[in-house]
Amino acid sequence: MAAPSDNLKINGDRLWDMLMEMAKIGPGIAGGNNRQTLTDEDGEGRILFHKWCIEAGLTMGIDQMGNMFMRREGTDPDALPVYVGSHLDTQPTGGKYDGVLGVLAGLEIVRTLNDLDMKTKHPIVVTNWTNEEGTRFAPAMLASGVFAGMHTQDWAYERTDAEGKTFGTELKRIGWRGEEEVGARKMHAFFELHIEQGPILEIEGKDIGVVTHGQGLSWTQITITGKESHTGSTPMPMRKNAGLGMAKVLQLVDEVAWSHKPDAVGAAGHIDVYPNSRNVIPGKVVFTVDLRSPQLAVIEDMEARLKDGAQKICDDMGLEIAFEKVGGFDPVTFDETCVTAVRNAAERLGYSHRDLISGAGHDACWINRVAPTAMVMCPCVDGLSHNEAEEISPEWAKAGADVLFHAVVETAEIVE
Ligand code: HGY
Ligand code: MN
Ligand code: MN
Repeated sequence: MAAPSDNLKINGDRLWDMLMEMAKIGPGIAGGNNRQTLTDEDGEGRILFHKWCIEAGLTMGIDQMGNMFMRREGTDPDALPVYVGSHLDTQPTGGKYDGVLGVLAGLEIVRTLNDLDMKTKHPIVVTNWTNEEGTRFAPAMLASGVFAGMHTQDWAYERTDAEGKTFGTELKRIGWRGEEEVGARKMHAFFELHIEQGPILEIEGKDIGVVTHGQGLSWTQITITGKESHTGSTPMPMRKNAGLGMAKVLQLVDEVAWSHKPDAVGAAGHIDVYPNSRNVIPGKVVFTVDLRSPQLAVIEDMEARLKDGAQKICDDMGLEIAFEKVGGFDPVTFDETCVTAVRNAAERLGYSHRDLISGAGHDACWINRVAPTAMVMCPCVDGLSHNEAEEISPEWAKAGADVLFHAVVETAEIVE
């Protein structure tokens, strides 16, 4: 396939303006965003994205998980499309770029092709995957997981948030449930641009991460049950302190992750304490342990040591413990041809680059199971993400989008 010429570039100012415009929807309290999936704010963000896509001449398809597919025709209507996108939903204290950069860079590619009146053989479809974050409805990458056949749609529809609302009812409530069968679409390839959400590219002064692999993820929800009692009048030997049990388990999680340094990681970001009253010993705690590594064997070792160790901690303390696997996927190796297209694009465009393993999970990790897939990453300041202070530079955004542009149009085959 003919490679695009190195003067083929996106309009960085227009991309940055779109990012800043989208950031006004679902503002956080410290400069970032709180546009959690299937909230009214998510619905507003979808409306804006849809408006921009229609203005760019795209037609929308939407499936029963609310995934948005915005199509630019190719010269060969029978050719499988090249998909490019990410997610518009954010963490509760999310940044302005996590996911959003990948969706809007896909739209910027279309706008640039329109400006240049360029045609491609394969159609191009800009995609917004529903509920990538998994913060309101676990697990993460829920809709792309259904698309890839990893979850049933019924199971996904029953996921509930902290208020007991289900995914299915909320998707209908915001009016973004389509009729298309999820996963019926076939892809020629899928590309996703994402901020690194880690420190490597910035520390090494690299513009582009050529993502060859994604590390695997395991989410185990743990419920520890003790006995509520008075924090003042209950003698220490009589206590059944579920909160203390959790503290010991979290210490174990940290030790297990460190034992597999430098790559493995472990922590708990979701913690609910009951009754969460200042003068009541916690009778129950529910928390989710997040374990990750590029090696499946390491993940399995950490899961086993967590389960055995936590069970012993609770047995010794007279506490009950229950485990539920609520999310996870094996380490991912992205498609060699697509990865090479990304690497060659960075080289051709003169952007510094290095191969990278993604520390975070992405929709691409699931889509890689049903289509040739690769990712492009750009640096972020201090490697910070899932924090309202998440920041990138316009130059980093443009470099990432330029490389994405070349990889997509090379794969979609430019028609002279
Ligand atoms: O959890 C993740 O890695 C992603 O940000 N959802
Ligand atoms: Mn993301
Ligand atoms: Mn995220």
